[in-house]
Amino acid sequence: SQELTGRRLSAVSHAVGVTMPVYCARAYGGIIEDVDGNRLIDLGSGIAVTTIGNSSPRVVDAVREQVGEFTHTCFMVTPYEGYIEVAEHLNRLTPGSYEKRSALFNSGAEAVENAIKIARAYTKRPAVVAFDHAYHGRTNLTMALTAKSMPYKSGFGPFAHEIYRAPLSYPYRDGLIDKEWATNGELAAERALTVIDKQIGAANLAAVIIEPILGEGGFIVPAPGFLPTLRSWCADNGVVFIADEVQSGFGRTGHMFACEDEGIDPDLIVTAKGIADGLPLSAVTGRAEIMDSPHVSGLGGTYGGNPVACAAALGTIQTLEMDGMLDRAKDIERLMKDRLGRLQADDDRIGDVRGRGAMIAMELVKSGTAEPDPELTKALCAGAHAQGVLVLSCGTFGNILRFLPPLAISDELLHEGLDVLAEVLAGL
Ligand code: PLZ
Repeated sequence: SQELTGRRLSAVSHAVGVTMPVYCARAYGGIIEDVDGNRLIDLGSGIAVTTIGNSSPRVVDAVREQVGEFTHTCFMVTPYEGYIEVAEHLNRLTPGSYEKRSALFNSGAEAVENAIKIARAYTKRPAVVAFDHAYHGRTNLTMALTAKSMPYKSGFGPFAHEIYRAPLSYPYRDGLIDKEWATNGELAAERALTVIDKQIGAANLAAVIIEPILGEGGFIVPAPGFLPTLRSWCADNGVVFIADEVQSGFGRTGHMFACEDEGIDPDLIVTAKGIADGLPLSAVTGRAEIMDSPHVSGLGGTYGGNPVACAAALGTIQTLEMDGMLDRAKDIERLMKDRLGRLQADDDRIGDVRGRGAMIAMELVKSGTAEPDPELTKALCAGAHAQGVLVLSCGTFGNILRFLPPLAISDELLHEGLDVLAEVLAGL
């Protein structure tokens, strides 16, 4: 790994950072094996991507078969069945029983951009609302949607215009000011809707985009009622409601999609990451009349819905549906919340434990206060990494430790990872 670090630093742009300076040789069942033979416990899944487990058997078989038949034709030139089949599954699996359509792309950011294009074509309005702490990508339009400056935006402007930001529901922090705000999402939604109504106006607004559970911004779960109130305001005002489920989707939270927990059906839903077990694929799925509103050939791209990535997605979907994977996410939630809850009871530096399914986080604060503690978070991550446990941090203040284990991980490995974490924390 040290030798590869030398080569990386002389060949790869230093602007591409790495979490751990170890180099992967293979990965399976919640373990990453590096080129030196070290085995790490993977509590990150490559940022919520290998949800069903790295190199999952049905994915490997489907990819092997497809790559031997053809690797690319471009769906816009000579289409193929795999793309259509992925679209059919997406239309079936996403919430809402009305007629839907899908379009496939390569990355989460690209799909978010396309969702905005579609919403603008449909509504013929310019403005888009995103929220505090939002993360939607690193391309120009998605940088404008993303909230946090460092490292995502700083120095990379000017950004796309007609993007506005509204306040989020953040139960832990809202609750410090007023207890009711922690539980009553309608209050927080009214605060956001006042900003939207007074500063933009529904008549100018194409779309509201939100992550049902925020990812990079800190695994924030809005208070119950927040999402449904926003959703119904959008319906009443002809505004397209877009759920960015790039991180929370595809079984991560114990449902196929996180918005199912709130019983909402978005007009458009953006998916990526967990959709294809690591092959680059993303999608926009939604109401047929919205998805069909741009002119013919208005959407596309050379690689969007690549046949090999589609084969991987079909293997992934089959695995998620056949192997009781969603129940496994719920089991992981119980195990993690029990263990982290017990840690929190003994340690007032853990301000909050939250999340759903295999998307769980703890918010670290200065002892006895609610002041974010990014230094402690960094030290805890570094200590865990040194002991072979791969954990990630996130959050606007860099003080959230997040857990995104693959659903293929065993209870034993999870416990081992959490034992290490508890030990490192106790020593800090
Ligand atoms: N929307 C909700 O979580 C990607 C980014 C990591 P891409 N999150 C991980 C990093 O530092 O770049 C993400 C997301 C949500 C959109 C995206 C963007 O997806 O596939 O990275 O473009």
